[in-house]
Amino acid sequence: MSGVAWHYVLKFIITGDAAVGKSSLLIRLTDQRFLANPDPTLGVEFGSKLITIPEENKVVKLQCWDTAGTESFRSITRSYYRGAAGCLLVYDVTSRQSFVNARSWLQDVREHADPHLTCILVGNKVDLCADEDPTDPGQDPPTPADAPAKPGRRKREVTTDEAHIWAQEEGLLFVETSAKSGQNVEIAFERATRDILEKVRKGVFDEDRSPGVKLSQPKNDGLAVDAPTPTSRCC
Ligand SMILES: Nc1nc2c(ncn2[C@@H]2O[C@H](COP(=O)(O)OP(=O)(O)OP(=O)(O)O)[C@@H](O)[C@H]2O)c(=O)[nH]1
Ligand SMILES: [Mg+2]
Repeated sequence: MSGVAWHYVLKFIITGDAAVGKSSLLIRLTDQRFLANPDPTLGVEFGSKLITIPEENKVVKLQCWDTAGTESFRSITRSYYRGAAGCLLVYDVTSRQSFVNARSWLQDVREHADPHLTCILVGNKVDLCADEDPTDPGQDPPTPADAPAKPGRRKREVTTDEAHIWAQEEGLLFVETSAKSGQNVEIAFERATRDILEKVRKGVFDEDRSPGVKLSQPKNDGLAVDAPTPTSRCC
């Protein structure tokens, strides 16, 4: 396969509670598919994807480190935060606890990652509550005991507004996604990438000293050539 060209390589980390869909978001991004029963991540997994930011006329290679949400891996996964330019902080919109716990994941990121890192708060699994009002945190209407359960549906426990407000307070970008349907998955990475490129333009990231942002070495037409990297398990 011939090489592909890119202008920037950006290191991303994906963090958040176990089972919120971090690996599913990465698989959706890199392979455009969804696994109903993926294995929990043990340590860290890696995936790579080229995206284009048309208005900047830039091709960006995202190098994504997908971390385990299980507590026992926390000290290992923290060591991957260093040098990241971007972070997807993921919670499950049907799990209030995963949203509450996002605070402590954010604290970890702030302690261990570059202070200039761009973080996007990602409320995943919106497909499970697609027919609900996203502003309504209330209870489901009572259903008769013999009513058939709606398969593949769960109640939203975090409203869009609440998450949006918290993201603004913390200086995070925000998006709601579904790794299952693919809704907004690329947009989440693109938004974060645009924000990082803006910071690069403003000189916030020093290309030599920020290992999460690498500029290509110009070759021929000003693009660097690099072989595509397959998704692979790390540890
Ligand atoms: N309905 C629905 N299910 C999802 C979505 N994303 C993930 N899941 C399911 O949620 C479960 C956990 O997904 P994972 O991607 O393994 O979660 P994770 O955050 O990587 O979990 P750890 O690796 O243990 O930290 C799996 O059964 C997925 O199929 C989504 O957008 N919608
Ligand atoms: Mg995982």
